[in-house]
Amino acid sequence: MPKSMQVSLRNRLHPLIHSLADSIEEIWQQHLELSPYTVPEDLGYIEGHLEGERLVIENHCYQTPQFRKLHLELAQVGNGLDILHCVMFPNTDYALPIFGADLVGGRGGAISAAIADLSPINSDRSLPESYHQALAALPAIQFSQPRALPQWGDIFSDFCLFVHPVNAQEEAAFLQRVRDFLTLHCQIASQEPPLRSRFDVDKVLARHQYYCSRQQQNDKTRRVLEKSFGAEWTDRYMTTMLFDCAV
Ligand code: BLA
Repeated sequence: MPKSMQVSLRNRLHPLIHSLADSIEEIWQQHLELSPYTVPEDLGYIEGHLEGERLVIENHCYQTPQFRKLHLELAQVGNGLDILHCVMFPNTDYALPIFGADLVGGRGGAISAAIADLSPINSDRSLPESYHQALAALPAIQFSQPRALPQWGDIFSDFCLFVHPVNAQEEAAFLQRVRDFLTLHCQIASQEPPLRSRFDVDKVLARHQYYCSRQQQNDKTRRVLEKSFGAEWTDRYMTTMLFDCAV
């Protein structure tokens, strides 16, 4: 796909989504050694329109020594629903949390859901001490409309941010907090030594599988994709592109 088309989708998206996408790529480039990641040929740029509105999806993926897959997805449904999805999947021989973010912008220009987390891979949902300290040291922020996590959301940490930002100030605060999450994550992760025992790696793998299985239960994501691409394609996309698990 020509570069000019990629730029134009980004420009059509909600300004907070555009800014966060730029921030994610900037922080990745600044702190990590990025290599290309081959996206299956038919899944880089996707357009669908089964029942009505056109859905356009653009995927950007990289890998690094510590991360098997860095995934940034931008999507637009019709002219009204804008989506940013991002997951940083660590290699399973690193005991690192899973960074994830999802922004959903509705009709009328508001962001209805803004979520970001460094999700723990310990079964007691604790984060490594280095993460805990860095996150606990960030300045306290208040949002006027925090949102409640769905039932499958037991994968998220106590630091998870899930809000409906009500104005430009709250949007800026969300953006800054995600930039802080990403910066400290990239800094800590690049210093992290790999695990040495097969037993520990297997435990990490099991948590990654649990994380993916929970995310695959998000019916709101599934419904949006099914409307444009059908159930079978959506299932394949959610299990191989959005939340695939290392085996
Ligand atoms: C919510 N995700 C949503 C919603 C939609 C999507 C329409 C509902 C918005 C709302 O309740 O206001 C749709 N998200 C998508 C689509 C894609 C997408 C179509 O990424 C991809 C093409 N979701 C993630 C990640 C996280 C996540 C990485 O992909 C978290 C790290 C969370 N999204 C998440 C949560 C909700 C949500 C927790 C709210 C679900 C609920 O309230 O039931």
